[in-house]
Amino acid sequence: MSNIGSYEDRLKNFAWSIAEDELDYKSGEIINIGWYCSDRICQKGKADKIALYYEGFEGNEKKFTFNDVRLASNTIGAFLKNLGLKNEDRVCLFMDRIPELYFAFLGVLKIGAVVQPLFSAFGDESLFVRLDNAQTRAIITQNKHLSKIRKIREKLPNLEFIIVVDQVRTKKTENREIGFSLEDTPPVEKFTIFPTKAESPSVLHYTSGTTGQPKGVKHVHYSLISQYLTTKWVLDLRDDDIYWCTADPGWVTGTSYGIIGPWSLGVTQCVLDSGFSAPAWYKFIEKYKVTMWYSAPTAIRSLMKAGDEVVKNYNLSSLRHLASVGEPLNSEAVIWSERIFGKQFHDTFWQTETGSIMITNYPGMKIKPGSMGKPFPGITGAIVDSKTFEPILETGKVGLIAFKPGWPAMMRTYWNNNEKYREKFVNGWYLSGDKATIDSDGYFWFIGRDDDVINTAGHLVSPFEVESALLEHPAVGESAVVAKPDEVNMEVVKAFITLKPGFTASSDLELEIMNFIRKKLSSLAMPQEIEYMDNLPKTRSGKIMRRVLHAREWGEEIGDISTLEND
Ligand code: 6R9
Repeated sequence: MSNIGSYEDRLKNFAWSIAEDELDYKSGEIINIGWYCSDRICQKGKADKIALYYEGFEGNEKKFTFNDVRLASNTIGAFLKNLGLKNEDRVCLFMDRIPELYFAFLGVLKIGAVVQPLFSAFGDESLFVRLDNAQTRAIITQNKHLSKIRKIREKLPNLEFIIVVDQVRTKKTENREIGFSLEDTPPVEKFTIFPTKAESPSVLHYTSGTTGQPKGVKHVHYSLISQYLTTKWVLDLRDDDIYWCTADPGWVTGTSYGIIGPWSLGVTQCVLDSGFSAPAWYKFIEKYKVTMWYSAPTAIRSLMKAGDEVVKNYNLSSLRHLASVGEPLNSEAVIWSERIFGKQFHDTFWQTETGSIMITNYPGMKIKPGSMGKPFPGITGAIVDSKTFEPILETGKVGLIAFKPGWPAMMRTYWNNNEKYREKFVNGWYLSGDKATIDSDGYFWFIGRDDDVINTAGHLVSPFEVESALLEHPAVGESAVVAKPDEVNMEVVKAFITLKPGFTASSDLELEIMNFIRKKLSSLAMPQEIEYMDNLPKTRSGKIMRRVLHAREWGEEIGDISTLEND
Protein backbone atom coordinates (compact mmCIF):
# COMPACT_ATOMS: atom_id res chain seq x y z
CA MET A 1 0.00 0.00 0.00
CA SER A 2 2.85 2.33 -0.81
CA ASN A 3 0.43 4.81 -2.38
CA ILE A 4 -1.31 5.62 0.85
CA GLY A 5 0.78 4.32 3.76
CA SER A 6 -0.23 1.78 6.38
CA TYR A 7 -2.96 2.50 8.89
CA GLU A 8 -0.52 2.35 11.81
CA ASP A 9 1.93 4.77 10.19
CA ARG A 10 -0.81 7.18 9.28
CA LEU A 11 -2.16 7.09 12.83
CA LYS A 12 1.24 8.00 14.24
CA ASN A 13 1.91 10.96 11.98
CA PHE A 14 -1.52 12.27 11.20
CA ALA A 15 -2.41 15.91 10.59
CA TRP A 16 -5.14 17.37 8.37
CA SER A 17 -2.45 19.69 7.07
CA ILE A 18 -1.31 16.76 4.90
CA ALA A 19 -4.40 17.38 2.78
CA GLU A 20 -4.06 21.17 2.99
CA ASP A 21 -0.48 20.93 1.68
CA GLU A 22 -1.39 18.56 -1.15
CA LEU A 23 -4.19 20.93 -2.15
CA ASP A 24 -1.91 24.00 -1.80
CA TYR A 25 -4.40 25.50 0.60
CA LYS A 26 -3.27 27.91 3.28
CA SER A 27 -5.36 28.79 6.28
CA GLY A 28 -7.39 31.96 5.78
CA GLU A 29 -7.13 31.88 1.99
CA ILE A 30 -9.83 31.28 -0.61
CA ILE A 31 -11.13 27.71 -0.89
CA ASN A 32 -13.86 26.87 -3.39
CA ILE A 33 -14.87 23.27 -4.07
CA GLY A 34 -16.11 24.16 -7.57
CA TRP A 35 -12.66 25.47 -8.50
CA TYR A 36 -10.82 22.58 -6.88
CA CYS A 37 -12.86 20.01 -8.79
CA SER A 38 -12.40 21.53 -12.24
CA ASP A 39 -10.13 24.59 -12.81
CA ARG A 40 -7.34 23.31 -10.59
CA ILE A 41 -7.31 19.90 -12.24
CA CYS A 42 -7.01 21.60 -15.66
CA GLN A 43 -4.18 23.76 -14.36
CA LYS A 44 -2.43 20.59 -13.23
CA GLY A 45 -2.27 19.47 -16.87
CA LYS A 46 -5.32 17.20 -16.89
CA ALA A 47 -7.66 19.39 -18.97
CA ASP A 48 -8.05 16.67 -21.61
CA LYS A 49 -8.42 13.78 -19.20
CA ILE A 50 -11.90 12.23 -19.04
CA ALA A 51 -13.69 13.39 -15.90
CA LEU A 52 -17.03 11.69 -16.55
CA TYR A 53 -18.35 8.74 -18.53
CA TYR A 54 -22.12 8.97 -18.43
CA GLU A 55 -24.68 6.38 -19.45
CA GLY A 56 -28.39 7.19 -19.29
CA PHE A 57 -31.21 4.75 -18.73
CA GLU A 58 -31.93 4.46 -22.43
CA GLY A 59 -28.30 3.48 -23.00
CA ASN A 60 -27.29 6.92 -24.33
CA GLU A 61 -23.61 7.61 -23.67
CA LYS A 62 -21.63 10.79 -23.23
CA LYS A 63 -18.16 11.63 -22.03
CA PHE A 64 -16.65 14.84 -20.70
CA THR A 65 -13.11 15.98 -20.01
CA PHE A 66 -12.08 18.06 -17.01
CA ASN A 67 -12.02 21.06 -19.33
CA ASP A 68 -15.62 20.31 -20.34
CA VAL A 69 -16.53 20.18 -16.64
CA ARG A 70 -14.75 23.46 -16.03
CA LEU A 71 -16.56 25.18 -18.93
CA ALA A 72 -19.98 23.72 -18.15
CA SER A 73 -19.78 24.72 -14.49
CA ASN A 74 -18.57 28.20 -15.50
CA THR A 75 -21.47 28.52 -17.91
CA ILE A 76 -24.05 27.49 -15.35
CA GLY A 77 -22.39 29.71 -12.74
CA ALA A 78 -22.50 32.72 -15.09
CA PHE A 79 -26.13 32.05 -15.96
CA LEU A 80 -27.14 31.89 -12.29
CA LYS A 81 -25.16 35.03 -11.51
CA ASN A 82 -26.85 36.90 -14.34
CA LEU A 83 -30.22 36.02 -12.88
CA GLY A 84 -29.11 37.83 -9.75
CA LEU A 85 -28.37 34.79 -7.63
CA LYS A 86 -25.61 35.43 -5.15
CA ASN A 87 -23.47 33.89 -2.47
CA GLU A 88 -25.31 32.03 0.29
CA ASP A 89 -28.56 31.82 -1.71
CA ARG A 90 -29.91 28.28 -1.71
CA VAL A 91 -30.10 26.63 -5.12
CA CYS A 92 -31.77 23.24 -5.26
CA LEU A 93 -30.81 20.53 -7.77
CA PHE A 94 -33.80 18.36 -8.60
CA MET A 95 -32.68 16.19 -11.48
CA ASP A 96 -31.96 12.63 -12.44
CA ARG A 97 -28.31 11.72 -12.60
CA ILE A 98 -27.76 13.57 -15.86
CA PRO A 99 -24.47 15.35 -16.58
CA GLU A 100 -26.07 18.76 -15.88
CA LEU A 101 -26.58 17.70 -12.27
CA TYR A 102 -22.84 17.26 -11.78
CA PHE A 103 -21.94 20.47 -13.61
CA ALA A 104 -24.61 22.51 -11.83
CA PHE A 105 -23.33 21.23 -8.48
CA LEU A 106 -19.97 22.87 -9.18
CA GLY A 107 -21.54 25.89 -10.89
CA VAL A 108 -23.63 26.75 -7.84
CA LEU A 109 -20.56 26.45 -5.62
CA LYS A 110 -18.59 28.67 -7.98
CA ILE A 111 -20.97 31.59 -7.35
CA GLY A 112 -20.66 31.00 -3.61
CA ALA A 113 -24.28 29.86 -3.33
CA VAL A 114 -25.40 26.87 -1.27
CA VAL A 115 -26.21 23.77 -3.29
CA GLN A 116 -29.20 21.74 -2.09
CA PRO A 117 -29.35 18.40 -3.90
CA LEU A 118 -32.62 16.46 -3.63
CA PHE A 119 -33.60 13.07 -5.05
CA SER A 120 -35.62 13.46 -8.23
CA ALA A 121 -37.74 10.57 -6.95
CA PHE A 122 -39.17 12.80 -4.21
CA GLY A 123 -42.86 13.55 -4.36
CA ASP A 124 -44.29 17.06 -4.00
CA GLU A 125 -44.65 16.93 -0.21
CA SER A 126 -41.05 15.76 0.41
CA LEU A 127 -39.87 18.47 -1.95
CA PHE A 128 -42.02 21.16 -0.38
CA VAL A 129 -40.86 20.74 3.22
CA ARG A 130 -37.19 20.89 2.17
CA LEU A 131 -37.55 23.93 -0.11
CA ASP A 132 -39.67 25.68 2.48
CA ASN A 133 -37.20 25.00 5.29
CA ALA A 134 -34.19 26.21 3.29
CA GLN A 135 -36.08 29.18 1.78
CA THR A 136 -34.63 28.07 -1.51
CA ARG A 137 -34.37 30.80 -4.16
CA ALA A 138 -33.87 28.70 -7.29
CA ILE A 139 -34.43 25.14 -8.37
CA ILE A 140 -32.72 23.50 -11.34
CA THR A 141 -34.75 20.67 -12.81
CA GLN A 142 -35.91 18.75 -15.89
CA ASN A 143 -39.21 18.90 -17.77
CA LYS A 144 -40.25 15.53 -16.43
CA HIS A 145 -40.15 16.78 -12.81
CA LEU A 146 -41.86 20.14 -13.40
CA SER A 147 -45.36 18.98 -12.51
CA LYS A 148 -44.32 18.32 -8.91
CA ILE A 149 -42.87 21.83 -8.59
CA ARG A 150 -45.90 23.44 -10.21
CA LYS A 151 -48.07 21.82 -7.56
CA ILE A 152 -46.26 23.51 -4.67
CA ARG A 153 -44.78 26.72 -6.02
CA GLU A 154 -47.66 28.91 -4.85
CA LYS A 155 -46.78 27.91 -1.29
CA LEU A 156 -43.11 28.83 -1.84
CA PRO A 157 -42.84 32.62 -2.13
CA ASN A 158 -39.03 32.53 -1.87
CA LEU A 159 -38.67 30.27 -4.88
CA GLU A 160 -38.02 32.88 -7.57
CA PHE A 161 -36.53 30.77 -10.36
CA ILE A 162 -37.50 27.39 -11.75
CA ILE A 163 -34.74 26.57 -14.22
CA VAL A 164 -35.40 23.78 -16.71
CA VAL A 165 -32.27 22.32 -18.30
CA ASP A 166 -33.93 20.46 -21.13
CA GLN A 167 -35.84 23.41 -22.57
CA VAL A 168 -34.54 25.90 -25.08
CA ARG A 169 -33.40 29.19 -23.64
CA THR A 170 -36.36 31.35 -22.62
CA LYS A 171 -36.85 34.43 -20.55
CA LYS A 172 -38.41 34.02 -17.14
CA THR A 173 -42.15 33.61 -17.46
CA GLU A 174 -44.76 34.84 -15.04
CA ASN A 175 -44.83 31.44 -13.43
CA ARG A 176 -41.10 31.76 -12.70
CA GLU A 177 -39.99 29.14 -15.22
CA ILE A 178 -36.88 29.64 -17.34
CA GLY A 179 -35.54 27.37 -20.06
CA PHE A 180 -31.78 26.91 -20.03
CA SER A 181 -29.99 24.43 -22.22
CA LEU A 182 -26.24 24.02 -21.87
CA GLU A 183 -26.00 22.91 -25.49
CA ASP A 184 -27.46 26.19 -26.78
CA THR A 185 -25.36 28.39 -24.52
CA PRO A 186 -21.89 29.53 -25.56
CA PRO A 187 -19.36 28.12 -23.07
CA VAL A 188 -17.97 30.65 -20.62
CA GLU A 189 -14.19 30.47 -20.76
CA LYS A 190 -13.39 32.94 -18.01
CA PHE A 191 -15.47 33.14 -14.88
CA THR A 192 -14.66 34.91 -11.66
CA ILE A 193 -15.29 32.46 -8.90
CA PHE A 194 -16.75 33.85 -5.70
CA PRO A 195 -13.99 34.00 -3.07
CA THR A 196 -15.43 31.55 -0.57
CA LYS A 197 -13.43 30.85 2.57
CA ALA A 198 -13.11 27.73 4.71
CA GLU A 199 -16.26 28.46 6.69
CA SER A 200 -18.44 29.61 3.77
CA PRO A 201 -21.50 27.36 3.37
CA SER A 202 -21.34 24.88 0.51
CA VAL A 203 -23.73 21.93 0.50
CA LEU A 204 -27.07 21.53 2.25
CA HIS A 205 -28.24 17.92 2.51
CA TYR A 206 -31.51 16.98 4.18
CA THR A 207 -31.59 14.01 6.51
CA SER A 208 -34.43 12.40 8.40
CA GLY A 209 -34.71 12.28 12.17
CA THR A 210 -37.18 10.58 14.47
CA THR A 211 -39.20 13.61 15.30
CA GLY A 212 -40.00 16.77 13.42
CA GLN A 213 -39.37 17.51 9.79
CA PRO A 214 -36.14 16.53 8.01
CA LYS A 215 -33.11 18.55 9.04
CA GLY A 216 -30.85 20.46 6.68
CA VAL A 217 -27.23 19.57 7.35
CA LYS A 218 -25.04 22.55 6.58
CA HIS A 219 -21.56 21.91 5.23
CA VAL A 220 -18.77 24.34 4.36
CA HIS A 221 -16.09 24.54 1.68
CA TYR A 222 -13.42 23.37 4.14
CA SER A 223 -15.10 19.91 4.08
CA LEU A 224 -12.98 19.35 0.97
CA ILE A 225 -9.98 18.63 3.22
CA SER A 226 -11.60 15.53 4.75
CA GLN A 227 -13.30 14.44 1.55
CA TYR A 228 -10.10 14.67 -0.48
CA LEU A 229 -7.98 12.75 2.01
CA THR A 230 -10.50 9.99 2.77
CA THR A 231 -11.07 9.49 -0.97
CA LYS A 232 -7.35 9.16 -1.47
CA TRP A 233 -6.60 6.90 1.48
CA VAL A 234 -9.78 4.90 2.08
CA LEU A 235 -11.17 4.60 -1.43
CA ASP A 236 -7.51 4.42 -2.50
CA LEU A 237 -8.17 6.38 -5.69
CA ARG A 238 -5.18 6.65 -7.99
CA ASP A 239 -4.52 8.67 -11.10
CA ASP A 240 -5.31 5.87 -13.57
CA ASP A 241 -8.44 4.62 -11.79
CA ILE A 242 -11.89 4.39 -13.30
CA TYR A 243 -14.15 4.99 -10.36
CA TRP A 244 -17.81 4.11 -9.98
CA CYS A 245 -19.80 5.47 -7.04
CA THR A 246 -23.30 4.06 -7.38
CA ALA A 247 -24.90 6.70 -5.13
CA ASP A 248 -27.28 9.42 -6.30
CA PRO A 249 -26.14 12.95 -5.34
CA GLY A 250 -29.48 13.35 -3.52
CA TRP A 251 -27.64 11.35 -0.87
CA VAL A 252 -24.45 12.63 0.77
CA THR A 253 -22.43 9.71 -0.59
CA GLY A 254 -23.24 10.90 -4.11
CA THR A 255 -21.74 14.35 -3.43
CA SER A 256 -18.87 13.76 -0.95
CA TYR A 257 -17.64 10.71 -2.87
CA GLY A 258 -19.59 10.96 -6.13
CA ILE A 259 -18.36 14.46 -7.04
CA ILE A 260 -16.01 16.20 -4.60
CA GLY A 261 -13.67 13.34 -3.65
CA PRO A 262 -12.87 11.91 -7.08
CA TRP A 263 -12.81 15.19 -9.00
CA SER A 264 -10.65 17.04 -6.47
CA LEU A 265 -8.18 14.21 -7.09
CA GLY A 266 -8.58 14.52 -10.86
CA VAL A 267 -9.84 10.93 -11.17
CA THR A 268 -12.10 9.68 -13.97
CA GLN A 269 -15.49 8.53 -12.79
CA CYS A 270 -18.51 6.97 -14.43
CA VAL A 271 -22.21 7.38 -13.77
CA LEU A 272 -24.98 4.98 -14.67
CA ASP A 273 -28.33 6.70 -14.47
CA SER A 274 -30.62 3.74 -14.26
CA GLY A 275 -32.16 1.53 -11.63
CA PHE A 276 -30.63 -1.64 -10.30
CA SER A 277 -30.19 -4.75 -12.43
CA ALA A 278 -27.41 -7.28 -11.85
CA PRO A 279 -26.60 -7.86 -15.57
CA ALA A 280 -26.65 -4.10 -16.30
CA TRP A 281 -24.31 -3.41 -13.40
CA TYR A 282 -21.83 -6.13 -14.34
CA LYS A 283 -21.94 -5.01 -17.96
CA PHE A 284 -21.19 -1.45 -16.90
CA ILE A 285 -18.12 -2.55 -14.89
CA GLU A 286 -16.88 -4.61 -17.82
CA LYS A 287 -17.52 -1.89 -20.40
CA TYR A 288 -15.80 0.97 -18.55
CA LYS A 289 -13.20 -1.28 -16.89
CA VAL A 290 -14.14 0.03 -13.48
CA THR A 291 -11.26 -0.32 -11.02
CA MET A 292 -12.73 1.16 -7.86
CA TRP A 293 -16.34 0.55 -6.90
CA TYR A 294 -18.12 2.26 -3.99
CA SER A 295 -21.59 0.86 -3.37
CA ALA A 296 -24.07 -0.06 -0.66
CA PRO A 297 -25.12 -3.25 1.13
CA THR A 298 -28.61 -3.47 -0.39
CA ALA A 299 -27.10 -3.44 -3.87
CA ILE A 300 -24.56 -6.06 -2.86
CA ARG A 301 -27.26 -8.26 -1.34
CA SER A 302 -29.32 -7.84 -4.53
CA LEU A 303 -26.31 -8.96 -6.58
CA MET A 304 -25.93 -11.97 -4.29
CA LYS A 305 -29.58 -12.77 -4.81
CA ALA A 306 -29.19 -12.59 -8.59
CA GLY A 307 -26.85 -15.56 -8.22
CA ASP A 308 -23.32 -16.56 -9.13
CA GLU A 309 -24.12 -17.68 -12.67
CA VAL A 310 -24.80 -14.23 -14.10
CA VAL A 311 -21.35 -13.01 -12.98
CA LYS A 312 -19.68 -15.56 -15.22
CA ASN A 313 -20.93 -13.80 -18.35
CA TYR A 314 -18.78 -10.75 -17.66
CA ASN A 315 -15.12 -9.96 -17.35
CA LEU A 316 -14.79 -8.08 -14.07
CA SER A 317 -11.04 -8.46 -13.72
CA SER A 318 -10.51 -4.68 -13.84
CA LEU A 319 -11.83 -4.36 -10.26
CA ARG A 320 -9.02 -3.52 -7.84
CA HIS A 321 -10.75 -2.16 -4.75
CA LEU A 322 -14.31 -2.31 -3.38
CA ALA A 323 -16.02 -0.36 -0.60
CA SER A 324 -19.49 -0.06 0.88
CA VAL A 325 -21.51 2.42 2.96
CA GLY A 326 -24.95 3.22 4.27
CA GLU A 327 -26.12 0.23 6.26
CA PRO A 328 -24.68 -2.77 8.04
CA LEU A 329 -22.61 -4.86 5.65
CA ASN A 330 -23.21 -8.40 6.76
CA SER A 331 -20.26 -10.80 6.89
CA GLU A 332 -21.88 -13.04 4.23
CA ALA A 333 -21.64 -10.17 1.72
CA VAL A 334 -17.91 -9.70 2.40
CA ILE A 335 -17.24 -13.43 2.08
CA TRP A 336 -19.35 -13.62 -1.09
CA SER A 337 -17.54 -10.72 -2.75
CA GLU A 338 -14.18 -12.30 -2.03
CA ARG A 339 -15.34 -15.54 -3.63
CA ILE A 340 -16.92 -13.87 -6.65
CA PHE A 341 -14.67 -10.87 -7.36
CA GLY A 342 -11.55 -12.05 -5.54
CA LYS A 343 -11.86 -8.84 -3.47
CA GLN A 344 -13.56 -8.04 -0.19
CA PHE A 345 -15.92 -5.09 0.16
CA HIS A 346 -14.39 -2.64 2.63
CA ASP A 347 -17.12 -1.32 4.90
CA THR A 348 -17.13 2.40 5.72
CA PHE A 349 -19.31 4.12 8.32
CA TRP A 350 -20.25 7.77 8.26
CA GLN A 351 -23.28 10.08 8.10
CA THR A 352 -24.70 13.10 6.32
CA GLU A 353 -23.67 15.04 9.43
CA THR A 354 -20.07 13.81 9.42
CA GLY A 355 -19.61 14.72 5.74
CA SER A 356 -16.81 12.21 5.29
CA ILE A 357 -15.84 8.64 6.21
CA MET A 358 -15.36 8.14 9.98
CA ILE A 359 -14.88 4.42 10.60
CA THR A 360 -13.35 2.29 7.95
CA ASN A 361 -11.57 -0.83 6.84
CA TYR A 362 -8.43 0.97 5.75
CA PRO A 363 -6.81 -0.63 2.70
CA GLY A 364 -4.25 -3.18 3.81
CA MET A 365 -5.85 -3.59 7.23
CA LYS A 366 -7.07 -7.09 8.06
CA ILE A 367 -10.82 -7.22 7.45
CA LYS A 368 -13.01 -8.88 10.02
CA PRO A 369 -16.15 -9.60 8.00
CA GLY A 370 -19.15 -7.93 9.65
CA SER A 371 -17.07 -5.23 11.33
CA MET A 372 -16.99 -1.57 10.22
CA GLY A 373 -13.24 -1.35 10.93
CA LYS A 374 -11.51 1.40 12.88
CA PRO A 375 -11.66 5.21 12.99
CA PHE A 376 -9.94 6.99 10.11
CA PRO A 377 -6.60 8.50 11.21
CA GLY A 378 -7.36 11.94 12.60
CA ILE A 379 -10.74 10.82 13.91
CA THR A 380 -11.14 10.02 17.60
CA GLY A 381 -13.99 7.56 17.87
CA ALA A 382 -15.38 5.85 20.95
CA ILE A 383 -18.32 3.97 22.34
CA VAL A 384 -19.84 5.98 25.17
CA ASP A 385 -22.26 5.02 27.89
CA SER A 386 -25.82 6.17 27.14
CA LYS A 387 -26.28 7.66 30.62
CA THR A 388 -22.87 8.99 31.70
CA PHE A 389 -21.55 9.68 28.16
CA GLU A 390 -18.15 8.44 29.32
CA PRO A 391 -16.19 6.13 26.99
CA ILE A 392 -16.77 2.44 27.63
CA LEU A 393 -13.40 0.74 27.90
CA GLU A 394 -14.74 -2.77 28.35
CA THR A 395 -14.72 -4.69 25.07
CA GLY A 396 -17.94 -6.09 23.72
CA LYS A 397 -20.21 -3.76 25.72
CA VAL A 398 -22.83 -1.88 23.73
CA GLY A 399 -22.67 1.91 23.74
CA LEU A 400 -23.26 4.94 21.56
CA ILE A 401 -20.90 5.68 18.67
CA ALA A 402 -19.32 9.06 19.44
CA PHE A 403 -16.61 11.22 17.87
CA LYS A 404 -14.48 14.09 19.17
CA PRO A 405 -15.63 17.15 17.18
CA GLY A 406 -13.30 19.07 14.92
CA TRP A 407 -12.68 17.17 11.68
CA PRO A 408 -12.95 19.41 8.59
CA ALA A 409 -16.12 17.94 7.01
CA MET A 410 -18.23 17.99 10.15
CA MET A 411 -21.59 19.73 9.72
CA ARG A 412 -21.62 23.29 11.00
CA THR A 413 -25.28 23.33 12.05
CA TYR A 414 -28.75 22.13 11.13
CA TRP A 415 -30.36 24.76 8.92
CA ASN A 416 -32.49 27.07 11.06
CA ASN A 417 -32.23 24.63 13.94
CA ASN A 418 -29.21 25.33 16.06
CA GLU A 419 -30.93 23.86 19.06
CA LYS A 420 -31.18 20.39 17.49
CA TYR A 421 -27.56 20.75 16.42
CA ARG A 422 -26.41 21.50 19.96
CA GLU A 423 -28.27 18.43 21.25
CA LYS A 424 -25.88 16.28 19.21
CA PHE A 425 -22.99 17.21 21.51
CA VAL A 426 -22.76 15.87 25.03
CA ASN A 427 -19.77 15.73 27.36
CA GLY A 428 -17.42 16.86 24.61
CA TRP A 429 -18.58 14.16 22.17
CA TYR A 430 -20.55 14.32 18.94
CA LEU A 431 -23.22 11.61 19.27
CA SER A 432 -23.94 9.81 16.02
CA GLY A 433 -27.22 8.26 17.18
CA ASP A 434 -25.94 4.74 16.46
CA LYS A 435 -24.94 1.91 18.78
CA ALA A 436 -21.95 -0.40 18.48
CA THR A 437 -19.40 -2.46 20.37
CA ILE A 438 -15.58 -2.40 20.14
CA ASP A 439 -13.53 -5.59 20.24
CA SER A 440 -10.11 -6.10 21.80
CA ASP A 441 -8.37 -5.12 18.54
CA GLY A 442 -10.22 -1.81 18.40
CA TYR A 443 -12.64 -2.82 15.60
CA PHE A 444 -16.16 -1.36 15.70
CA TRP A 445 -19.18 -3.65 15.28
CA PHE A 446 -22.50 -2.01 14.38
CA ILE A 447 -25.48 -2.88 16.59
CA GLY A 448 -28.26 -0.56 15.46
CA ARG A 449 -29.62 2.94 15.59
CA ASP A 450 -30.43 4.55 18.89
CA ASP A 451 -33.66 6.04 17.51
CA ASP A 452 -36.68 5.04 15.41
CA VAL A 453 -35.31 6.20 12.06
CA ILE A 454 -35.83 3.53 9.40
CA ASN A 455 -32.86 2.60 7.21
CA THR A 456 -34.34 1.08 4.08
CA ALA A 457 -31.87 0.12 1.37
CA GLY A 458 -29.44 2.61 2.88
CA HIS A 459 -31.91 5.50 2.84
CA LEU A 460 -33.03 7.05 6.08
CA VAL A 461 -36.79 7.47 6.39
CA SER A 462 -38.37 9.38 9.22
CA PRO A 463 -41.36 7.55 10.73
CA PHE A 464 -42.72 10.96 11.65
CA GLU A 465 -42.74 12.14 8.05
CA VAL A 466 -44.62 9.04 6.89
CA GLU A 467 -47.04 9.19 9.83
CA SER A 468 -47.83 12.83 9.05
CA ALA A 469 -48.40 12.08 5.38
CA LEU A 470 -50.66 9.15 6.27
CA LEU A 471 -52.83 11.44 8.36
CA GLU A 472 -53.49 13.53 5.29
CA HIS A 473 -55.32 10.61 3.68
CA PRO A 474 -59.07 10.98 4.32
CA ALA A 475 -59.47 7.43 5.63
CA VAL A 476 -56.66 7.49 8.20
CA GLY A 477 -57.47 8.31 11.82
CA GLU A 478 -54.18 7.55 13.53
CA SER A 479 -50.89 6.16 12.31
CA ALA A 480 -47.69 4.63 13.60
CA VAL A 481 -44.77 3.72 11.39
CA VAL A 482 -41.94 1.34 12.19
CA ALA A 483 -39.26 -0.71 10.42
CA LYS A 484 -40.04 -4.25 9.41
CA PRO A 485 -37.23 -6.75 8.70
CA ASP A 486 -36.49 -7.45 5.04
CA GLU A 487 -34.01 -9.85 3.50
CA VAL A 488 -32.61 -7.51 0.84
CA ASN A 489 -33.39 -3.97 2.00
CA MET A 490 -32.59 -4.81 5.63
CA GLU A 491 -35.61 -2.78 6.72
CA VAL A 492 -38.77 -1.62 4.98
CA VAL A 493 -41.49 0.77 6.13
CA LYS A 494 -44.53 -0.72 7.82
CA ALA A 495 -47.53 1.35 8.86
CA PHE A 496 -50.19 0.66 11.46
CA ILE A 497 -53.33 2.71 11.08
CA THR A 498 -56.75 3.15 12.55
CA LEU A 499 -59.55 4.18 10.20
CA LYS A 500 -61.89 7.11 10.53
CA PRO A 501 -65.57 6.29 10.99
CA GLY A 502 -67.25 5.38 7.73
CA PHE A 503 -64.20 3.63 6.21
CA THR A 504 -63.74 -0.11 6.02
CA ALA A 505 -60.48 -1.99 5.91
CA SER A 506 -59.74 -3.62 2.56
CA SER A 507 -56.75 -4.50 0.41
CA ASP A 508 -57.89 -1.93 -2.18
CA LEU A 509 -57.74 0.79 0.44
CA GLU A 510 -54.32 -0.47 1.51
CA LEU A 511 -53.05 -0.10 -2.06
CA GLU A 512 -54.64 3.30 -2.41
CA ILE A 513 -52.93 4.55 0.75
CA MET A 514 -49.59 3.09 -0.33
CA ASN A 515 -49.81 4.96 -3.62
CA PHE A 516 -50.83 8.13 -1.86
CA ILE A 517 -47.59 8.01 0.15
CA ARG A 518 -45.46 7.07 -2.84
CA LYS A 519 -46.67 10.14 -4.73
CA LYS A 520 -46.42 12.50 -1.77
CA LEU A 521 -43.08 11.33 -0.40
CA SER A 522 -41.24 8.72 -2.46
CA SER A 523 -41.29 5.03 -3.26
CA LEU A 524 -38.76 4.38 -0.50
CA ALA A 525 -40.96 5.98 2.13
CA MET A 526 -44.01 4.04 0.89
CA PRO A 527 -45.13 1.43 3.44
CA GLN A 528 -44.66 -2.07 2.08
CA GLU A 529 -47.40 -3.20 4.40
CA ILE A 530 -50.28 -1.49 6.15
CA GLU A 531 -51.91 -3.14 9.10
CA TYR A 532 -55.32 -2.00 10.28
CA MET A 533 -55.76 -1.71 14.04
CA ASP A 534 -58.72 -0.88 16.25
CA ASN A 535 -56.44 1.04 18.59
CA LEU A 536 -52.75 1.91 18.52
CA PRO A 537 -50.70 1.23 21.67
CA LYS A 538 -50.32 4.49 23.56
CA THR A 539 -48.77 5.80 26.73
CA ARG A 540 -51.03 7.14 29.41
CA SER A 541 -50.13 10.58 28.22
CA GLY A 542 -51.44 9.65 24.79
CA LYS A 543 -48.17 9.17 22.87
CA ILE A 544 -48.15 6.36 20.36
CA MET A 545 -45.63 3.70 21.44
CA ARG A 546 -43.83 2.77 18.26
CA ARG A 547 -41.49 0.68 20.42
CA VAL A 548 -44.21 -1.87 21.12
CA LEU A 549 -45.07 -2.26 17.44
CA HIS A 550 -41.40 -2.41 16.49
CA ALA A 551 -40.69 -5.18 19.01
CA ARG A 552 -43.62 -7.17 17.64
CA GLU A 553 -42.31 -6.91 14.07
CA TRP A 554 -38.85 -8.04 15.09
CA GLY A 555 -39.98 -10.76 17.51
CA GLU A 556 -38.25 -8.99 20.39
CA GLU A 557 -39.09 -8.55 24.04
CA ILE A 558 -41.38 -5.56 24.41
CA GLY A 559 -39.58 -4.26 27.52
CA ASP A 560 -41.07 -1.81 29.98
CA ILE A 561 -44.68 -1.12 29.07
CA SER A 562 -45.71 0.25 32.43
CA THR A 563 -46.75 3.48 30.77
CA LEU A 564 -48.96 1.70 28.24
CA GLU A 565 -52.47 3.09 28.30
CA ASN A 566 -54.58 0.05 27.51
CA ASP A 567 -52.63 -2.64 29.46
C1 6R9 B 1 -23.29 8.09 4.50
C2 6R9 B 1 -24.65 7.81 5.08
C3 6R9 B 1 -26.22 7.57 8.23
C4 6R9 B 1 -26.69 6.36 8.99
C5 6R9 B 1 -25.82 6.05 10.17
C6 6R9 B 1 -26.10 4.56 10.34
C7 6R9 B 1 -26.22 4.08 8.90
C8 6R9 B 1 -24.08 4.29 7.54
C9 6R9 B 1 -23.14 2.38 7.93
C10 6R9 B 1 -24.36 2.43 8.65
C11 6R9 B 1 -24.00 0.34 9.53
C12 6R9 B 1 -22.35 1.19 8.06
N1 6R9 B 1 -24.91 3.63 8.36
N2 6R9 B 1 -23.00 3.53 7.25
N3 6R9 B 1 -24.78 1.42 9.44
N4 6R9 B 1 -22.83 0.20 8.87
N5 6R9 B 1 -21.19 1.04 7.41
O1 6R9 B 1 -25.08 6.68 5.08
O2 6R9 B 1 -25.31 8.90 5.57
O3 6R9 B 1 -27.78 8.76 4.99
O4 6R9 B 1 -26.92 10.21 6.88
O5 6R9 B 1 -26.99 7.72 7.06
O6 6R9 B 1 -26.67 5.20 8.16
O7 6R9 B 1 -27.32 4.38 10.99
O8 6R9 B 1 -26.17 6.84 11.27
P1 6R9 B 1 -26.82 8.95 6.10
